[in-house]
Amino acid sequence: MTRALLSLGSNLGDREQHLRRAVSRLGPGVVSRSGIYETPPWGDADQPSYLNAVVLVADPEAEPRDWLERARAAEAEAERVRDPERRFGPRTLDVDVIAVWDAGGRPVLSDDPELTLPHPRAHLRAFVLRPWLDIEPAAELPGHGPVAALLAAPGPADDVAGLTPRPDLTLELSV
Ligand code: PH2
Ligand code: MG
Ligand code: MG
Repeated sequence: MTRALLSLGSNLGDREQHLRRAVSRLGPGVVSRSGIYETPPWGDADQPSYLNAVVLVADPEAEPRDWLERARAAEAEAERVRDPERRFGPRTLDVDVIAVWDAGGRPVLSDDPELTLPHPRAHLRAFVLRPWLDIEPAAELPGHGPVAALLAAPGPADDVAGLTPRPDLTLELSV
């Protein structure tokens, strides 16, 4: 049994549809979903703005690595093309495993370069932390403390003002 926080991002094509399809593909494992935010590109400024959101997922059967495989399967379905020259470049869909917790609620730590846990840049990214706070106000990023404090402290993740909530868009599939 594991629980995980996954971040979703898209800045090519029908961005909302890419995020919604990913949620639908992740299926009954999706426990809660954040609102959607319009966010300026991070890391590589020369690209369109993103839609970002996060989902909490849980599955009695899933090992930590299964979340990575499911994330990749969702990206493949969105026909994501990887450009080795542009690590932070545009994409139809990016699904990142931000953190994983075991059945006892303990954070899973990993320095596997393919699946580093928690995600090594999550604490720098308001576009991950702000939507996470929506669905879990007391959330803690393993190794970095409360998400609310990371967003409030001066530092790389304090660019919350750059995020625009998009209440006109939703990950809720029943509406
Ligand atoms: N993802 C990236 C690079 N830059 N910027 C924003 N705003 N949102 C993203 O999801 C994002 C990004 C590569 O993973
Ligand atoms: Mg990413
Ligand atoms: Mg990724």
